[in-house]
Amino acid sequence: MNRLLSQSQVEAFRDDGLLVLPGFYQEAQLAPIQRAIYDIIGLVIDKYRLDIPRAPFSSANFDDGYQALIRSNRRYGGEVYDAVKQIPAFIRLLADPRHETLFAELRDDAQPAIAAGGYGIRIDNPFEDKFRANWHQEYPAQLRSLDGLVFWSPLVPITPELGPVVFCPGSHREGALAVRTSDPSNPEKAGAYALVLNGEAEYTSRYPQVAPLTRPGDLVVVDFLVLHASGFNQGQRSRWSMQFRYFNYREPTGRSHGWKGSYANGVDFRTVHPELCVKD
Ligand SMILES: O=C(O)CCC(=O)C(=O)O
Ligand SMILES: [Fe+2]
Repeated sequence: MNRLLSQSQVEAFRDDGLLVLPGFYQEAQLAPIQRAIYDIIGLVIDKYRLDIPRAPFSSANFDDGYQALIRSNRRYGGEVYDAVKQIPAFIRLLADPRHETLFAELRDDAQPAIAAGGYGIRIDNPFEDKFRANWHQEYPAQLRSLDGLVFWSPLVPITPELGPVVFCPGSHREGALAVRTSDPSNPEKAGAYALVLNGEAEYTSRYPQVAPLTRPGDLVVVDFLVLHASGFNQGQRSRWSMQFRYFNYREPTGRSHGWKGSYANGVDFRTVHPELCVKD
């Protein structure tokens, strides 16, 4: 097997629960995804007969017209969001065999799996709060197995204005942390978005925070137990990013609950892990 990681990268991931791999994906893997997004935005614009002029496609402006589309009606953005995770080139990238290789290099004796319902393309719109992720570990939101990896990769260059994701390196060592299942300060948030880490301020203050400024093609590998949160987009453009999630069939907790999925699969986390839920 051709190795993808050096020994020092494997060790950095063990220590931090986080690893940035610049230029992991090729332009030829990303361009068809960006082209399809451009076309889907066009189909929605045409469907609602909106008068939104668009520049011809390029990788740098694949979302041209999207800000005007959601200004016209925010629900049109929801149609695009649901559609883009079904782009064949995106699903091909989800199943890139190099994801299994990475898993095998980062975890001894793993049998990697793709988390159904655990992949998608986030569109974090400027000055929008409803779909921002609070501080969280991936496990309660996804389940499947305690041992899992998020593969996070941007489709636009990430700048400080776009609100990069913030991570607490080393926080995976806390193990699975308890959550509250409703967020009284954000009543509009639902499902996984409503989970609040119990003792959030205490846990996040124990660790440094990093917010990598990545570019299209770069990959951020995230341990399912590392604390992280969405930044706040104060830019002019939506922050488009891809998420692929893999888990490990061999991990005992996941195996014992039958590799159940969480909210995106209609499962209430409280029924699987009552001991990790704090009563409100
Ligand atoms: O992109 C974001 O804002 C959050 C990403 C995240 O929480 C994840 O990929 O698991
Ligand atoms: Fe996450």
